[in-house]
Amino acid sequence: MQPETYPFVNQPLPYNYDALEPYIDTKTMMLHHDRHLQTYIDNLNATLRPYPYLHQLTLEQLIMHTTSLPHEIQTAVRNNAGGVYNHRFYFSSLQPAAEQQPQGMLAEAINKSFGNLDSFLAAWKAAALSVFGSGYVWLVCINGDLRIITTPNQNSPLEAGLQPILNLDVWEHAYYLKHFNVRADYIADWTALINWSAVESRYASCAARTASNQ
Ligand code: MN3
Repeated sequence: MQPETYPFVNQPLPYNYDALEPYIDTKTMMLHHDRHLQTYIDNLNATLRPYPYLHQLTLEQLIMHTTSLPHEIQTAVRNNAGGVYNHRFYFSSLQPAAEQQPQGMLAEAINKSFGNLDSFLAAWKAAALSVFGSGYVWLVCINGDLRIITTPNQNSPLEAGLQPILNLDVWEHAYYLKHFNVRADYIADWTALINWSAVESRYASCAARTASNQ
């Protein structure tokens, strides 16, 4: 399969809009995917349209090389390529609640970096609450170790060369309909939906890349 390049299209969610009920409501999922993500896709395509020589770049390449792009589109690419990547990453990090737990080498890495799963989730919640305004919390893999970082707006860790394995969108549009301004309740609900097997396979490829670089 050819890697996706311009023009980008809004791929369907990997589950139904109501699949995350009662933790994330159907209307929020519809608006988040069909309107918010769609807008980032439309704006990214509009930004790239006058630059045919950029049309062969993937989303990841656009983000990793933002500072090498024409100066006048750097901010638009950062916001909109980031907006597409970050949202896809967010949606694919969720699954219908299944009481899944981290397994195998991912569980070991969480224990090594944070002590145990509860300590990780407490640190994650504190980081998510610390984001002022709009942004994301990320779990990134650095040389096989795990670290929690936050990014403002639609900035992506890829731009800094970091490998994300989990994220959480803490823009108010992700939770306002159900939780109003109470971000802490959204974080607690989100915890039940983490797609740990997706996180684990991302961690495995990051750890393999680290091993092959040594
Ligand atoms: Mn969002």
